[in-house]
Amino acid sequence: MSIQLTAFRWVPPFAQGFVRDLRVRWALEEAGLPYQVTLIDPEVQASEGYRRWQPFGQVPAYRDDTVEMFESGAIVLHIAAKYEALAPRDEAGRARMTTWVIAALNSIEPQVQNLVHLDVFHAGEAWTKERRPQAEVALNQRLAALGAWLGDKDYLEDRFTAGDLIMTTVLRELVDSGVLSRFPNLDALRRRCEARPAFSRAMEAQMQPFREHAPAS
Ligand SMILES: N[C@@H](CCC(=O)N[C@@H](CS)C(=O)NCC(=O)O)C(=O)O
Repeated sequence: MSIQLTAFRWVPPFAQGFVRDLRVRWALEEAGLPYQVTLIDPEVQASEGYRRWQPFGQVPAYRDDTVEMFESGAIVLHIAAKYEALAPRDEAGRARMTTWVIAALNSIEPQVQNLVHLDVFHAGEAWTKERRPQAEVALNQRLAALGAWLGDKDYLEDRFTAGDLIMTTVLRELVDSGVLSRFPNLDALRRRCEARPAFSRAMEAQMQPFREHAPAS
């Protein structure tokens, strides 16, 4: 199968290692699927041709022999539907995997992003002093519920699935804020998943172009 993926040629250091093509690269590495990457820049993002592939001009966009897609979660689900490395083969097991992918993106990520946006994009702005405590309370409630579900299990279900993969990409955004360290079992899940060789290969593949295309200082 021939697989193509888009990623950024370069992003500022704070975003390096967090661009969402990482999710797709990681899923492809887990499944053992080779892929080709098209590196894009703001000019390509704005182009009509790229918008026909990714309507919002974002990364990642994906195509293989049969489908053309965008949205990292949808792409990972597409891959996971076919490869046992990412989901059990039985319908009930696949449904649980899908459930956790959507939970990560729809129930956890919005709360995470609320906090990360304040800390990264609005750092030091006066209004955030009032908003941040509310955002942190809402996030803590979600993380406490997730932590209660996980308990002392190694993964969200009885084995690693694409649900753990997507959840890890969401949780790791909280490391710098110190929030995740208050939920030791979630932090352990994140570390356990990041220790997978496929994660390291995906991370290195995202980082390499950033080193090559770093602006001259
Ligand atoms: N929901 C989308 C979000 C994609 C996204 O936010 N991509 C970012 C990089 S992590 C991007 O392309 N940002 C540039 C922009 O929005 O113009 C997905 O998961 O694929």
